[in-house]
Amino acid sequence: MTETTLTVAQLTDRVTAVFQKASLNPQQAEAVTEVIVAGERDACKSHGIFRIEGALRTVKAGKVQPQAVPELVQQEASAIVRVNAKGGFANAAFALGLPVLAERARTHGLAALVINDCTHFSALWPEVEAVTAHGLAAMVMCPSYATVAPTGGNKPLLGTNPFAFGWPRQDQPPYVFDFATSVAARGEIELHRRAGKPLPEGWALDAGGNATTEPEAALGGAMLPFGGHKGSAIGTMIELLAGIMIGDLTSPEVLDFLGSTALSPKHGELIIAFSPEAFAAGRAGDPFARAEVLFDAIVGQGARLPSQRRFAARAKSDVQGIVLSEAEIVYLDRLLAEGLDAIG
Ligand code: NDP
Ligand code: PYC
Repeated sequence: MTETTLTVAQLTDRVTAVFQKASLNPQQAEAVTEVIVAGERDACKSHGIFRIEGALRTVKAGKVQPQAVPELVQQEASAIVRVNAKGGFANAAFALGLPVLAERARTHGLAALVINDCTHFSALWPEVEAVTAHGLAAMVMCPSYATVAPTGGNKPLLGTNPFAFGWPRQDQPPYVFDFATSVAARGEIELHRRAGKPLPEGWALDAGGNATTEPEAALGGAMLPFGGHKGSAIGTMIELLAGIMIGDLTSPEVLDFLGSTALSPKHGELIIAFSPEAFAAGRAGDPFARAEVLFDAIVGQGARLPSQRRFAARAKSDVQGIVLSEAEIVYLDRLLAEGLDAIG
């Protein structure tokens, strides 16, 4: 099969053009393109270019505002920074709120960025990394739509609710993990379906509540939380903190609003930033140096740090470019030529 190699800049131009053709304003198109291209660059296919179609379908269905201009909700000097995404994608709202979040976290020791009324389909690590670039630790979470059964149940209720954490490091990439609180992201199930591959055991139940390895049956049934009752509880915490507490939708409410999992979910997002220096003040030891001792001990056992695979993929893409299959190039060309008409 023919493959095409594009530089990060070339893929960025193509994806930006696709989104602009589909009526996104430059602010929305730029922010969404950045995370999608980052997904391809870092070999995170479940949140790369394959997500464009779902985002455009959501635009076409009128469930996301492509021309939205996010707004900072003024709460002078508060440790809670709020951005109203105005029904647009979360990524543009995050870009607006980040500098204020960083400044407030330095002032107060910690601060939270609340994003309301946004469509969110991307990985969380781009946001975590952006916060760590300010020398801050970060936790990011959001609901999704009801697709995951709580442990002991058999019907979709919780979302795949991603949870990410980052810790800044000097002269090297941050420590970052980012995962769904389901056994796997829903995007992984969709990629298995497209590739005609069975799922690993333990990922999902069919509509009758029986274990299945069939992607189609899993998409029509319920996914399972990771780690049994532990993932189930963390997924529930995310519904509480990043849904109910911030006055936004929970995963079942998102599904009611959209009526379909074929569209990108609309809800809120919670980003918490911590200043390690402020928390460690007056105590012995430099928190950053102590963290390095811990990381060295992990790696010293032969284990790898989360995101190490991703950073290696990034380094390779930056030098060698991003390799796309013929089908992926055809897909991008079709979206660029036809815009929203390409979406059935
Ligand atoms: P994975 O299970 O693929 O990976 C999760 C994390 O674990 C990554 O940080 C990964 O690092 C790390 N990791 C994997 N294997 C190891 C290992 N052996 N040792 C140490 N660390 C390891 O993630 P998911 O499928 O659960 O989620 C994929 C993406 O989907 C996430 O980015 C998430 O944000 C996104 N998502 C988004 C949703 C949304 O609503 N917006 C909903 C659900 C998921 P590395 O990348 O280096 O392998
Ligand atoms: O992969 O589970 C997922 C997902 C849901 C919304 C965005 N990504």
